[in-house]
Amino acid sequence: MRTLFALLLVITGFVTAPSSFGAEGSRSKDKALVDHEARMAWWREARFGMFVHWGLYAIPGEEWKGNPGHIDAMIRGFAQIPLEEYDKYTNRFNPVKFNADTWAGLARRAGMKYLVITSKHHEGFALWDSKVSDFDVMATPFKRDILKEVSKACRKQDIRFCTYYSILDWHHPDYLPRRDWETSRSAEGADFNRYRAFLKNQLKEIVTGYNPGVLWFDGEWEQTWTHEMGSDLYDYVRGLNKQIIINNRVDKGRRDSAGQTLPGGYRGDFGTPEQEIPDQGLPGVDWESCMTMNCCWGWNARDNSWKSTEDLIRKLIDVVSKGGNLLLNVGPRADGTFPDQAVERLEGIGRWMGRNSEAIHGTQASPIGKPAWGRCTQKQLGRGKSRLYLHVFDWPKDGTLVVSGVAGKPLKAVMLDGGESLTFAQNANGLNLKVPAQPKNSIATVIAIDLANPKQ
Ligand code: H79
Repeated sequence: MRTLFALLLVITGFVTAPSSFGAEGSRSKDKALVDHEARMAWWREARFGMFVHWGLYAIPGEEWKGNPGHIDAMIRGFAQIPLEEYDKYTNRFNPVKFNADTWAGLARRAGMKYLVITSKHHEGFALWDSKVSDFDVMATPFKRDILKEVSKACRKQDIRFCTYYSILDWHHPDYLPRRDWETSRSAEGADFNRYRAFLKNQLKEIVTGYNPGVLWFDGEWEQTWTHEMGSDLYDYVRGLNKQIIINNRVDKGRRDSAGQTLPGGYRGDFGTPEQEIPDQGLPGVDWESCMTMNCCWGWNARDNSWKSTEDLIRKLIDVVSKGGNLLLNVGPRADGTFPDQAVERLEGIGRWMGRNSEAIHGTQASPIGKPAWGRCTQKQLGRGKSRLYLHVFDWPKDGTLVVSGVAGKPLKAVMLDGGESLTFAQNANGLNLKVPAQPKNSIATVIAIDLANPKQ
């Protein structure tokens, strides 16, 4: 594990974030806060989205040098593939089974409310018809604008379309630093400011052409990218669209993989924990854990470390009970289809969400911490009432569920799936609910309790 991490450091060229910058005036701060609250509303309501990692790397993900699969979307860096060799994948990119409606339908049925697709990953390949790059989908036999098709399909199915964009770029001649293993590609004459202009041109195409709800930046950790550049890019994108949500990887304020934004005026509308769920959430800020279903982000035929459907559903509940969003990844195959294992899990999540999504969408962090038997989410109902959703992972054997720390007066308790009423009583341990002998669902059975909030 340690060696893998060291390898990542080498590949990605990580440097630590700079120290903080000055604060703004309090008036503009208030205005900024109001704007932030307004644009985050749909995202906070959504709670669950799909990440899609797709690019040329799906081809070596299928088969590489006679073996099934190779490490991930980052294969070019891991395997140190020379540019001339990697570029040839454009001739082979022909995902004839790609169907954007199928993708969006799977996301919708899983209860996901938004979809974030890699418009361009570290490899530099653009999934849309980019006028400022020849390294795009139009240079492949496929010649179909993938962002256009996915954005249309998402709109049809009421999924918010969003885009990932990597600042780090292993293809563009002006991007720096050049990897030291790229001996066939000199960095002479490279101009990072010219790269920044290119990046803005591409983002303008994306934002004005496809109207993504979120711009999900990545690859901000390299030395060449500075806080000033991050601020400037944030303002540029915000200038293109006032409502767009921009993650904290646009700037240099991200604290390691836990994804929290450091104090000191760094830009970004939400924190981005990667492959982890913060133990206590990230109180007071918006955040989203992004996570893979197996190990890799991009398709890798060799990666069999699939998390179980139960594990994924409980991770979703865990994230939401801490006030965050979950962005769950799919790495489509080179033929354009989702891996069978991913489909099976999305459908399993969908079966659970079909009966319990009320306890996820539009809910907030638990007011009673992490109970021993599972997790809790809540909603304000207005008129001094709120509803607690108890997500019970470990069903009580003695027919009594004990809920401690509940503030407010319980009015009624029901099984969310089926609506059966439950009786309850208070004792010194807390609220005691009489529950059926068997859970409704072995992954998580949800009980909804309406409360009259305590008088302020
Ligand atoms: O797109 C997926 C991955 O391909 C991409 N991010 C997700 C969303 C990714 N690129 N590189 N990495 C993940 C691994 C990078 C890890 C590190 Fe670091 C970068 C280690 C050190 C620098 C980020 C900053 C994590 C710790 C500090």
